Amino acid sequence: ADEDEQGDERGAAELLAQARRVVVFTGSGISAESGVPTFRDDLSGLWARFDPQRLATPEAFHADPDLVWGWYEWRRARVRRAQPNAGHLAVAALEARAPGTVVVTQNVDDLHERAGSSAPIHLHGSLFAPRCVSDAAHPAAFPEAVHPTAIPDAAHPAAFPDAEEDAGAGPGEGGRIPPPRCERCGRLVRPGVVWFGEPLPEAALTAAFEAAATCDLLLVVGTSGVVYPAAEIPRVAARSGAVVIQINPEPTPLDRICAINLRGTAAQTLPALVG
Ligand code: BJW
Repeated sequence: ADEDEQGDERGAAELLAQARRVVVFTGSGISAESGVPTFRDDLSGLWARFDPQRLATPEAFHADPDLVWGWYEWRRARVRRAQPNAGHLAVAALEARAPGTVVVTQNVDDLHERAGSSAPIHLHGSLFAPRCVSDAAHPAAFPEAVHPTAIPDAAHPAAFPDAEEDAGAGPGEGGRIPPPRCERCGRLVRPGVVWFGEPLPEAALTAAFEAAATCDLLLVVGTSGVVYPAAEIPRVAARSGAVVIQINPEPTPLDRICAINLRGTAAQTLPALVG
């Protein structure tokens, strides 16, 4: 089995070296080895500890903005402390080697950017771009200086404890932080992420589908492939004739459309592929 795996890895590295148009499609698994929790992993995933219906929907924010804002402040603080790992760095190295490479991420962290990726397409928004609830009218109302996104941990010592301490903790346990108000209209500022039931940013979605439909190789890394419409992206690439290669320690519903499934972690496997 080890030899098969090594053969798959060599085969994948060769296909990657030959490909002219590459898309790298990432999910939370690529940031797991940086210490940023995934969503659906059994023990460490966010949804194992927090109820998505109470935190990641527009209704949740409407019902309890302080709870939701506090949870996102906790997540933002964790990401700020995290560093890009060898997987993010290998993606950036691939872009440097093959400048047409397009990085499409479902992640709301900034670890691709900090690793050196030039313009990753963020399908689900960003932890670092809060916006007015009426954002169509106020697209740029929140310069960092006015609505600080970097709330130092020391300022909110009890906001949300860290993973080691918060196993079993649920939302609402000491994590309420009132969101700032929009400087233009006085309405609430909300996290700039895409919640369930909300449309994805149109330009990002269009660019991602276009890249998937016209690439010759798509590398899918660290996603469970169950959240739509993002999960269509590798499927679009496969239907358009691209080779799809997956890196994930666990099987996913995408296995059957992939030419090669590499069962390793992102930080171990990506550097070996990129060389
Ligand atoms: C490793 C690893 C290591 C671990 N190395 N790998 C069609 C069918 C069914 C439902 C729908 C449908 N179309 C739409 C829906 C509804 C819904 C949906 O998809 N629901 C399904 C879950 C059932 N979709 C939506 O609501 C979307 N909006 C929409 O469709 O709008 C329509 C509309 C149009 C016009 C007007 C109005 C509406 C929006 C989806 C938004 C998703 N938002 C979230 C939260 C973002 C904010 C936040 O961070 O809080 O995005 S949910 C969460 O899931 C987050 C992620 O980006 C997304 C995907 O998760 P991901 O990254 O795949 O993580 P995991 O945890 O699932 O998987 C991690 C993987 O890594 C695992 O496989 C591990 O094995 C692996 N791994 N360690 C490599 N070291």
